Amino acid sequence: MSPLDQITLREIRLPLREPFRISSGSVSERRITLLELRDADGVVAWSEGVAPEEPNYREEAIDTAWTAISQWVVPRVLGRAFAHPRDVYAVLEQDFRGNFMAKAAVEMGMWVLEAMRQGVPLATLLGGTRSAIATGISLGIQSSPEALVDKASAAVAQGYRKVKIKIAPGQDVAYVRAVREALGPDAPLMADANNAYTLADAGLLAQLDDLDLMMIEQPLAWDDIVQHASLQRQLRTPLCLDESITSVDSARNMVTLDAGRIINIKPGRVGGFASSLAIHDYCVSAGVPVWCGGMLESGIGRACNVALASLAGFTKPGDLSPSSRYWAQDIVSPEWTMTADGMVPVPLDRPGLGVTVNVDRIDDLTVRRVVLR
Ligand code: OSB
Ligand code: MG
Repeated sequence: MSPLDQITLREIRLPLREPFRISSGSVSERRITLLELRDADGVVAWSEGVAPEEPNYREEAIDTAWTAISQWVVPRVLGRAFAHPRDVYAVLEQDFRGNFMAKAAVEMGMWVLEAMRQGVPLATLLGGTRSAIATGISLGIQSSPEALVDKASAAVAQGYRKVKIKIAPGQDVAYVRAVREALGPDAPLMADANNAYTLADAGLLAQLDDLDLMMIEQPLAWDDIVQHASLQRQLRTPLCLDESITSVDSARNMVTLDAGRIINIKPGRVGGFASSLAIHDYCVSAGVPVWCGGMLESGIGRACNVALASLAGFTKPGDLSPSSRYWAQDIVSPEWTMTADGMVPVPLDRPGLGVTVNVDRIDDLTVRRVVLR
């Protein structure tokens, strides 16, 4: 790789078409970090940071990630020669704890840059083998079971191959049961609690066993593995860990303790692509299915997720809804679309992200911008 000359860091504001509510908070307008990387030969690549508005998912939020990116991550990569983007993450891990979302924003950009240099699709550079990804929808908490049933029915009619229902205490068993009864026994359903329960709720969560869910995602604490193992022993339904998995080490801990049987890999949560590939490869060897989650990304982050999800071990549908589910207008063209049978095509005919970044529109949406060089 040619040394990195410059990174432009921006924040854009992008209103969601409808508010998205999970157990730990709600968002109606995304504050999204975008990075534009430029190497010494003038090759340009875009990437996206996934840190949310508030520290209500893991400990990072956009403002902490902004500081980490500009003060600690970017100085470690600017001007430095890397043989391959897979070598970047080790440099970011050296005596630098946590801050996975901040690290990922830059690390993933380095992979996109290399894909642009080589003129290959990002999916190909990552080792992807699939040309279309089975897609699921993630439905935020609704005001009533009836409202949720309407959304879930519409999603199945649109072709989605999985319906993920966000749950919280008081909006759980009755809500999921209503969807199961409306959509029938074969509908692929799952629930995601985002940390809303404790082990004291094991009895309540066991009621979900009768509803034949594909999995229950992150019912307990965002940084826990041990208590999930105790819960898994009390449930038939497989647990899937999201927040708790940040590295191949935590994935191994999950498997060792049988704290979960499926992993939701979000490259933005685990420090980027090298870490995602390590988790993926380990899970394939351990027989653990993985799938690609989402963080309400714009079309830039979505391109990264779609590319990663093209790897062979991603055997369950990803949270990779098309652009129109989130935005009146995305910041890339073409926008991300889904076929009538719930597949998102991987753009294998174009290098890098596989979509054109709409820089004029990004300029209009930008609320702050800093050039690091
Ligand atoms: O837990 O998977 C999650 C969105 C924001 C924060 C956490 C999560 C989510 C989603 C949305 O489920 C998935 C998507 O991007 O469609
Ligand atoms: Mg989740």
